[in-house]
This record gives sequence, C-alpha cells and structure tokens, in this order.
Amino acid sequence: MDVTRPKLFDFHGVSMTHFFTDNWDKVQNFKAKPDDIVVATYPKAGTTWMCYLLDLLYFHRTCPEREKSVPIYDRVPFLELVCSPYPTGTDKADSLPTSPRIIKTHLPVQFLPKSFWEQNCRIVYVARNAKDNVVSYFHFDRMEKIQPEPGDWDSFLERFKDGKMVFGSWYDHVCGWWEKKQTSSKIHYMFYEDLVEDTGRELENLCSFLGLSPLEEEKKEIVRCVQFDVMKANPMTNQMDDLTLDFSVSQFLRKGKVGDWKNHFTVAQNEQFDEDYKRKMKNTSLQFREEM
Ligand code: PPS
Repeated sequence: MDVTRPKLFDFHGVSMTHFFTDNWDKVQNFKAKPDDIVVATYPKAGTTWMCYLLDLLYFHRTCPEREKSVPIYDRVPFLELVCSPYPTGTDKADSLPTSPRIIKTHLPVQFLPKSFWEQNCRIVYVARNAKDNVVSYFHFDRMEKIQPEPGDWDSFLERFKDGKMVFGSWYDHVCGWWEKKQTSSKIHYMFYEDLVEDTGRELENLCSFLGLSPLEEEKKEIVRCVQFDVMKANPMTNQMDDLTLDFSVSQFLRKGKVGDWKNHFTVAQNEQFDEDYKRKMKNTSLQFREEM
C-alpha cells in the first residue's frame, strides 16, 4: 500500500499526525456503552497483547469461530484511527457486534472521550518501561508507513525524550493515566514487565477487576494462546496482513522481551537518559522495571 508518511504537528499540546486527528469530532463525541472496555496505552506498550487477552477472556468460549476468522484489529477497533480506504475506528466500534465491546486507544488521559467517564466504563491501562518502549517504537516506525519517518536511532531517542512522538510524551502519558487512576476505581493500571513475569497472575488480577471467574482450564488456555511465539504464529494476531506495515524492515511481534534496550542504548545514551528521566519523573510515585 502506497502512503505518504505524515508530519507531526502540535495538537492541543500533544504531538500527533492527521491519521489520529482527522476524525476528532466523532472521536470526542463517541457514545460509549456502560459495559465497554477500553484498552489504553502509549504506543508499543503491549496493546495488542492486552487486546487479545481480553478478547479471549470474553469470547474464546462463546465465539471461537470469530477468533479464527477475524483479525484482532477488527475485533478490537482502534478508536481514533482514520486510514482510508479502511473504515474509521469510530465506525468500526459503532458496528461491533459484541457485548462487551473492547476498544483500543492510545489517547493521553485528557483526550479520552467524555462518554467513557460518564458511562463509568472499565479501562485497562498498560504501561511499559521507557527504554524498551522507545526501542520498540523505533522499530515500529521503521516499518509502519503511516508513521512519520523515524530517522536514525540517535535522533529518534532525542525526539522521544522531547515528547515529539505520535501521541506525545511517554512521560506525560504514563504519569497522566497513573494520576487519574489514583482517584478512579475504574482504571486497572498494568505493567508490560509484570505480564512477561507472570501472565497467569496478571490474568487473575484482571479477572478480579472485571468481575469475571473463568474456569481454571480456560485461564490456562488463555495464557497459552497469548504467549509471544503463539501470537507470532497466529495470522489473526501477527498483523502480517496489515498493508501499511513493511515486514521486510522489521516485525510487528519483534522480540517481546524486557531489557532489549541494552542492545540499542550506548553507555553515554543510557547515562543521559537516566539523568533526564529522574528530572521528568521526580513528582510521580510511578515505578518501572527495566530488567528482570
Ligand atoms: S501498537 O502498535 O502500539 O498497538 O503496539 P503494541 O501492541 O502496544 O506493542 C507491540 C510490542 O508488544 C510486544 N508484544 C508482546 N510481548 C510479549 N508477549 C506477547 N504475547 C506480546 N505481544 C506483543 C511486541 O513484540 C512489541 O514489542 P517489541 O519489543 O517491539 O517486540
């Protein structure tokens, strides 16, 4: 698919591209349903992993045929995405046949359509440590033709620190949602690293939040299906049919590890990053693990 890579621009204080702002009125006026479940993340934090896990949790037993025939990006629409000739995220969400609807967004907390708050919807936020997040984002932007040109690794890292990425600053995103979670029982804040460490435990916690009690064998099956290698081999989750992705450059399910940043950061980059990180994160209680 031939697309022109977009330019970043400032959108109400957040760097964005037109692919995520062209449908802004419809996004902001989106009508949520009380049982909608929102998966909110900064890009490359484990969104697809969580979308698939939730989809299995709700529909593995009741609609197994859907899982074999409908790709995850159609089962869980990306709310703010507009990429012609495909239907918009809001249209896809509006026509979802499932209950609940699981809806993906990368919006920072202040941009979430107000209807989700009014309807008291449950929100699952997944955060990933900054260093692995930026590495994953770099490789993704190399292959994703609807993202701005990534440039080289050194300049990409600087842009990340400056918050000049699509969906803005990682620091503002993870902290904004974390602060909101302190006063909202409807947000379940999860960490990519915890999912890697013990997917079963995280699934248990998620079920408590959602008020679900699947059978032991169902949970086991879900944990099996969401393993990295299993998702990578599954045409419904590996995004191989996404025409905006150039698989000759990188993989969508690339490594799925904690600590891959060590293969990218120089010693000097790491020291500078840590110093800058301390400054930016000094007012939050939010803590990440960069290795395990
Ligand atoms: S996107 O485009 O924002 O929706 O991307 P997102 O799904 O958030 O992030 C992609 C990264 O998540 C990794 N991933 C996983 N890791 C471990 N286990 C499983 N099952 C899994 N599924 C997806 C994926 O590999 C990307 O990370 P990197 O580090 O690039 O491999």
